[in-house]
Amino acid sequence: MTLISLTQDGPVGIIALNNPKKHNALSHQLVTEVIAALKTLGEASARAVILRAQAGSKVWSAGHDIGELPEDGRDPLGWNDPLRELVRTIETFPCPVIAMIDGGVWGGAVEVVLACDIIIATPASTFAVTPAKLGVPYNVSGMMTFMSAASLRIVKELAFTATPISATRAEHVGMINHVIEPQELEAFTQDMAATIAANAPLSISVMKEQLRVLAGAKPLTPRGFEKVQGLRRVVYDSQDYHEGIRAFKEKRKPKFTGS
Ligand code: YXS
Repeated sequence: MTLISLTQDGPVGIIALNNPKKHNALSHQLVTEVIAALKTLGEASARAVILRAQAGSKVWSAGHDIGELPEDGRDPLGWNDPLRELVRTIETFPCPVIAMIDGGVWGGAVEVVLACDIIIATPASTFAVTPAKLGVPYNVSGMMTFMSAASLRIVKELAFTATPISATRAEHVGMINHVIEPQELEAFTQDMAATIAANAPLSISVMKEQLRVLAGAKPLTPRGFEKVQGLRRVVYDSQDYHEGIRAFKEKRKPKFTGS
C-alpha cells in the first residue's frame, strides 16, 4: 500500500504525503517511499520538486513514527534511521526541493522541511520541535539543520519549549520563505517551481551543493564531536526517554524525573 502520491508536471515533480490516519507520521515505509520518489524524479531529470501533504490534511506530518522509536538503549536517530537518510537525500538532491506547507509540522518533520531549499506555508501552519516533549535526544546533524535555519536564540526557544510556532513568526525570523493564503498556495508554489525549472539546471544544482558544503563547514574537533555525540546517550539511556514514548502511547502527559 502506498503512503504517498508522485506526479510530474513537465520538469516539476510533486510528492504528496498521504497517510491521513497517522497524520503522515514519518514511518519507515512512508520515508522509504519518499526517498524512492525522489530517486525516480532524479532519474527523470526533474528541475524542481514540490514536497507537500495531500490536499485537506490538517497535519502536514506528525514527525517520526513514535511507534518505531527504539526503546532498548539504541540510538533513536542514528545514521541509518530512515528520517536521517531522507534529510540527507533532500539536502544532496540535484535540484531544489520546495516544501509546500498547510497544517502542523511536528518533530523530525520540521527538520525534513528545513532541509528543503524553499519553504512556503499558509498562515495557519505551525512548526514544533519536539525532542524535549518526548525525552528524545536529537542528533548532531539535525541540530545543525536547525542552527542553519534560525538564530541560536530561536532554536533554543523552539527546542526548550517544544511548542509550535506560527508560520507568520517563522517567516518573521527568517526560518521560512513565504506565508501565502491557502487559496493561493498551490498556484504560488507551482509558479516558483516553474520559474526555477526554466533556469539553468546545472548552475542551480552546483550552487545548491556549494551552499550545502559551505553552510555545513563548521569547526568541530573530533573531541568536540565525541562529546556532543556522547551526551545523546545520557538521554536515550534515561528513564525519561521511555516515559516520553510510553506517555504518548497511553495518551497521557509524561511525568519526567530527570533520571
Ligand atoms: O490512536 P490512533 O491509533 O488513532 O493513532 C493516533 C496517533 O497515535 C497517531 N499519531 C502518531 N503515530 C505515530 N507517530 C506519531 N508521531 C504520531 N502522531 C499521531 O495518529 C492517530 C491520530 O492522532 P491524534 O488522535 O493524536 O490526532 P489529533 O488530531 O488529536 O492530534 C494531531 C497531533 C499531530 C497534534 C497529535 O497526533 C500529536 O501530537 N502527535 C505527535 C506529534 C509529535 O510529538 N511528533 C514528534 C514525533 S518524535 C520525532 O519526530 C523525533 C524523534 S523528535 O521528537 O526528536 O523530533
